Amino acid sequence: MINCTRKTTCRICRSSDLIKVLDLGKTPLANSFLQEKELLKQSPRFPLRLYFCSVCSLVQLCDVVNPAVLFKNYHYITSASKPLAEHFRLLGAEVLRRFIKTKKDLIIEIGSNDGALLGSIKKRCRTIGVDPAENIAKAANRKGVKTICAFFSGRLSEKIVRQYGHAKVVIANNVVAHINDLHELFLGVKNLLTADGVFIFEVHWVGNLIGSGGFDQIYHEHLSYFSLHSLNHLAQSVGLTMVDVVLFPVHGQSMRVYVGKTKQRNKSVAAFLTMEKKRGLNKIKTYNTFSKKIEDNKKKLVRLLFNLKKQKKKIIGYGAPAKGNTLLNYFKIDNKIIDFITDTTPLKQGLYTPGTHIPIFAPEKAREERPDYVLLLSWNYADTILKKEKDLQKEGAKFIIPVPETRIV
Ligand code: DWN
Repeated sequence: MINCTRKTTCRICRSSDLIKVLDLGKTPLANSFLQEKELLKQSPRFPLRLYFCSVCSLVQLCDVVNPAVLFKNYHYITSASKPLAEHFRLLGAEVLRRFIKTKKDLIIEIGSNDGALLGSIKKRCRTIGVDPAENIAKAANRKGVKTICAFFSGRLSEKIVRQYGHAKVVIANNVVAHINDLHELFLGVKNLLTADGVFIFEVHWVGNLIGSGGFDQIYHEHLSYFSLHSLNHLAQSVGLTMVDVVLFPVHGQSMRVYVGKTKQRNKSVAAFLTMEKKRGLNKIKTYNTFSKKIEDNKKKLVRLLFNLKKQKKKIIGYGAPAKGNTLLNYFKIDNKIIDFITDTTPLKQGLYTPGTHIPIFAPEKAREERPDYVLLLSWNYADTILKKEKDLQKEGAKFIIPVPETRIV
C-alpha cells in the first residue's frame, strides 16, 4: 500500500505556484498511538511541510498520507471532550430550529465520528452518518445512530440519494480539512442537497493558526488550513454560494461556514473576507513570520521543562490530543521529561504517544501521583480543565499552557 503521495498543485485552484512556509520535519502520525509491544519498532514518519498557494491563498500540506492509514482505525472520540460534544449538541439544536420542517427531512453528517451530534437530533428527523473509522462507526451504530462506514465520495453521494433521497442539511465538522479531493467533496455534497438545502461545516481558521502560533494543529490529517477567502474560491468553482460564516472559540478558533445553492449571501461573508484581507491572510509575508514565533516558543518551553527536570520536579501531561503529538515531537519533549499523560478517552488509555513513547493513563492517575507541573497539551480546553482540576492546583500543581505562548498558571 502506498502510504504517502506528493501533490504539486493546489488542492483548490490547481495552481503550481506553491511556496513552502514551514517544515516540521519527518513526524509520526498524530493519532497513531502505540501499544506497549510496538514501542520497540520505529513509528513510520512522514514529511510535515506547509505550503501557501499564491493564487487562492490556501495553506496546505502537499505530502498526502493514505487516508486508509489515517482513519480506518481511529482513536479520536468527539464525546471524550465534553465541551466539544456540547458545542455540537447546540449546533444540532440550531439546525433543527432553522432548517428542519418535518420528521421526514434528512440530515447527513460526513465524519460523524461516534454520533455525538446526530444522536442528539435523531428523534426529530431522519439522520445518516458517514465515517470511515470501522471501530467508531460500529460504536455509533450500536448507539442507534445509523452510520455508513465509508469514505465520502461522489459515488457514495449518488448511492445515498438513490436510497434515501436528498438532504435538507449536510454537516461536516473537522472533516473538510482532512479530505484531499475537495472538488469531489463539494460536488458530492451539492448532489446530496435539496434545492433549498444547506451545507454546514466547521474548520479550524488559518487566521488563528497564524495569529496564535498554534502550530500544533498542523499534522498529517489536516491537509488544508482554510481562510474564508480560499473556501469561497472552492464554493464558487462548483457553483455553490458562501451564505454565512461564524467564528467560534473551538480548537483555537474555528469557522462555521454555511454554503448553499441559493444566491443570497449574509453580510457576514463580505465583512469576514475584508477582515482577512486586513490581516494579510492572502499575503505570503504573513506566513513567513509564523515560523519565527514557533522557534521562540520552542526555546522558551524546552528551557523551562529542562530546568524543572534538573530541579527533580515531577512533570506530567494533561490530555493526549493529536495536536499534542505535533508539539511533543517537534519540540523533542519525550518520556524522559514527561512522566505520563492523562486522557479521558478510554481508547487512548494504556497506549503510548507516537515518537515520544509517553504512557497514557485515565485522569485519576494525576491525582494519585501529585505532580509539581502539568503540561496542558489540550490547551484549547484550558478554561474547562482548570475549573475541573482546582484540587490538583490546591495540592500545589502548576499548569503550563504551551500555546499560544508558554505560560504557567
Ligand atoms: O480535526 C481533528 C480535531 C478537531 O480533533 C481531528 N483530526 C482529531 C482531533 O484533534 P485533537 O485530538 O487535537 O482534538 P481535541 O478535541 O483537542 O483533543 C482533546 C483531547 O484531550 C482528547 O483526547 C480528550 C482529552 N481531554 C481530556 O483528557 N480531559 C479533553 C478534555 C476536555 C478533558 O477535560
